[in-house]
Amino acid sequence: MRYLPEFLDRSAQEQILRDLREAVARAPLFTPVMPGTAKPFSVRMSNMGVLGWVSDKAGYRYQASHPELLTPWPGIPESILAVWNRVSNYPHAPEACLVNFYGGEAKMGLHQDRDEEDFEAPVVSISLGDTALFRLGGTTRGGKTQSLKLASGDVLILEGQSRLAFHGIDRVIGGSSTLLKDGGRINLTLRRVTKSL
Ligand code: MD6
Ligand code: FE
Repeated sequence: MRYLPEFLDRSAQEQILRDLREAVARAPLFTPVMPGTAKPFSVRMSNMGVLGWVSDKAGYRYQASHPELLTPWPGIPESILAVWNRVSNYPHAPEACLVNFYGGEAKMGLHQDRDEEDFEAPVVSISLGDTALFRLGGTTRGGKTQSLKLASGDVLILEGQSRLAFHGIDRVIGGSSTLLKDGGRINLTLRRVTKSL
C-alpha cells in the first residue's frame, strides 16, 4: 500500500470537483444493490471511463453503460487522469473511474477489489470532502486490520501485495472538510479492468 497524504492541493481538488459535476450531470449517481439479496448500498455511485463498475441483483460487473440511462459513461477528465499518470507507475491508461458518494451515515463493508482481469495494475484512490476512517486488512477475511484516516486530497494506492487486501470505510466524519458545501465524501478509484497485452 502507498499512502500519499495531501497529494492534491485545494485548487487541484476544486478542479476535479468541477469536472466531476459535469460528469455526474451526464451519468447521475445511482444506488447499487447487493447481488442476490438486493439490499441497497448506503453509498451512491457513478462511473467515468470506457467501463464502469455496477452491482445489481444479478452480480458485480463492469459494463460500458449507465445502468438506468443505458448511455455510455462520460470520459475520465484530464484532472483525474493526471493523478494516475503521476502515481500509478503503470504504462496503460485506466479504463474505469468509480465514483463513490457518501452522504450522512454511508459506509462500505470490507471487500476486495477483484472484478478486474488485471491485478498487475494498481487501484488508485482519491478522497475528496469529509474525512473517512478507512480499514485495511490482509488478503484473507478475518485477519488483523489497521485503521487510517483519509482526508480531502489524500491519495491511496493498492498495488503489489496490497492489491487484493480487504478494505472498507467504517464511517465518515461529518463536518471535517469545507470542500463540499453540503458535506459528505467522494472517493474516486481509478482501475485498469482488462489485460493490456
Ligand atoms: C473508499 N475505497 O475510499 C472506498 N478500493 O470510499 C475503496 O474501496 C478502494 O480506497 C480499492 C483501492 C483503494 C480504495
Ligand atoms: Fe475497494
